[in-house]
Amino acid sequence: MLLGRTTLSKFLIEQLRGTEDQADLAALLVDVTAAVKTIASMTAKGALGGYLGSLDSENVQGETQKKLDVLSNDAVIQSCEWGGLVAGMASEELDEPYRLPRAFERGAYLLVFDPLDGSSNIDVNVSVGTIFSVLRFGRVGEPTTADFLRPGAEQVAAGYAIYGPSTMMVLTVGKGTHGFTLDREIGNFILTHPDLKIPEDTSEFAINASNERFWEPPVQRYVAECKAGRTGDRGRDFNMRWIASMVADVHRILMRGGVFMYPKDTKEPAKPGRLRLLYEANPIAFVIEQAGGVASTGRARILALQPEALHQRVPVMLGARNEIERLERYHRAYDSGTDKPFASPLFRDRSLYSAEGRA
Ligand code: AFP
Repeated sequence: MLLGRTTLSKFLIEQLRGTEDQADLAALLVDVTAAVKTIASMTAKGALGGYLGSLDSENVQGETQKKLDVLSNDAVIQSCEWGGLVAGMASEELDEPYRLPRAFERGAYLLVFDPLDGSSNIDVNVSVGTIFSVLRFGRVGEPTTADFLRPGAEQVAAGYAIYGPSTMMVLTVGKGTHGFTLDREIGNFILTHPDLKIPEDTSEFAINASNERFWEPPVQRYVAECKAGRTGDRGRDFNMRWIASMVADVHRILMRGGVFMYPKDTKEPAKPGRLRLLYEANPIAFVIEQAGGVASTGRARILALQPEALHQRVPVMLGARNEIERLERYHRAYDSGTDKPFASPLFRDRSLYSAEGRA
């Protein structure tokens, strides 16, 4: 049935009606969807479009850029820079915030994005995504880096696109989390998953288990208990998934529940986590909270963090409320030294569970 469906633009106009963002925020999100359709087309063509493979360049994180990283970055910039809706943009792929050409009018919003999350999966044809976050600019003039360093709780909209068997957009403007599927024949995103809710309990967790020896003891404890299943403290079996594409792992959690963790580890001591706060953790945390889930570093609510740098990394644990609250309890117990044997100095410094303590 093609008639009577709710398109993404109609949905946004209705959700934002009567708010201070009513006209411009909907228009900006529609511009983001235009970029998403372009990226969806490029990822779908894959090798046929000549889009696979890496470039010689690295981004500010020292990661080799894929051709599609750069093309996707350009797609978002070109879709969003011209319309007088944004004052500036910041991206995973750019060292500094993007300065709009002088010819374009400046708008009321800042757009922060990861143009192609999980891009190391591109060449093996596994789902990837685009993550975006919208903040109000709140002043006139050219935005500086400091203007982007705002807690995630100030986001006015956030979401992601997932390029999988079907292309979907999942987003929030602070009134629940909603999913839209791209109808390729018509070219519209159609509301297919209204008001997504993450169940409070789950038996499925996602983590890169190859990093186990580098995790902190509270995370080692949590995962050890899940793996022990019905023979351990949890008294029931757990299943594990890891796609290595945050958008795809998060999408699974929004569709059928679960928890996702990319915790702090000691693998690269200079990095307090792998995922970036401004364009990965914050927008996904907003989407997760609006679906009734919890998003935490293990010690603090992600959306309450005060960013200190554009490309800052943070530990991320998100999904089913009761599981993330359990992880937070384990962190508190460990930090306060009340979690025996996990809090004992022996465990912290010399046990098998401590990377530093390995013989
Ligand atoms: P890329 O965009 O460089 O592929 O990184 C993706 C990502 O930031 C996130 O989407 C995954 O959850 C995580 O990295 C996967 O990391 P591992 O390499 O540790 O599996």
